Amino acid sequence: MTVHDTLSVPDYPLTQEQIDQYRRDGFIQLDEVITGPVLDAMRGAVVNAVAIETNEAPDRPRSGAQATYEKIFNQKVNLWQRHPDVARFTLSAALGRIAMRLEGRPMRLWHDQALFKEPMKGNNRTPWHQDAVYWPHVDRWHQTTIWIALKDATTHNGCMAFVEGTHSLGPQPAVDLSDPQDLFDYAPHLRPVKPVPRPLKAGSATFHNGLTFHYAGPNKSDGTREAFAIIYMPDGTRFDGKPHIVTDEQGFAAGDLLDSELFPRVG
Ligand SMILES: O=C(O)CCC(=O)C(=O)O
Repeated sequence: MTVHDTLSVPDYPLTQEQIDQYRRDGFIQLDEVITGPVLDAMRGAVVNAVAIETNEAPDRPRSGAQATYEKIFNQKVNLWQRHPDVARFTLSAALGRIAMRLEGRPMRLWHDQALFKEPMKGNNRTPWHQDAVYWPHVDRWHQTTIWIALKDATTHNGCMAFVEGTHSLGPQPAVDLSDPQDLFDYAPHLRPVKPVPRPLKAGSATFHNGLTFHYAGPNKSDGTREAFAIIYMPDGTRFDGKPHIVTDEQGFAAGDLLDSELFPRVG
């Protein structure tokens, strides 16, 4: 066995009950997806990549969505393309297979991102939102994100919370994350519904569908909340022509399939 093999993410079998639960609720918690030395290697690779990129360009002017997100957390998109030791995890067939089984179709990588929420930079909560409405995809129903806690995520340091079943509402207007409107204005009947917070031990993860309403609290602890997310889209996803950091300047025209080497098949 090579060093590479020993540090690969092992397969994570799912029961039919888990798959049904994900499809009904729009999210699922999966415990201990990554453990032991594999978790140490993944965390080391992501933390190192974030540190390198933060130190390289601490004051880089940012525009648009990137600037908005960075008021909430230190976000580094598509680390896999610049850091081979992160790519091993982003391109993990085992993680990709979970995405495929949950969504029930072949999937491609859309992008990865480190989401490091620093201790209490203002009220750095992540507002309620749906993800897929920000993505330049023609069809928005079957994207899914694995959100992996690299350190324990708690209600104190900003774990994720979800509202069950909201993916079936379909795409709602995109809220402005820097000046958030209230997503529930578009679904007032959901106001009384209690969100489900998902504290996670390091190495545990949630998967959520791109249309599921979700939120993460502010980081009230004195350490950084470290999460790494990998986002998958169905094979066959087409570009809708809207600007996005991942597709800008890549030469795609509206209607093109997002099927280049930037978006590898997974699983
Ligand atoms: O990490 C966060 O605070 C929010 C992450 C999120 O919204 C996502 O991964 O879709």
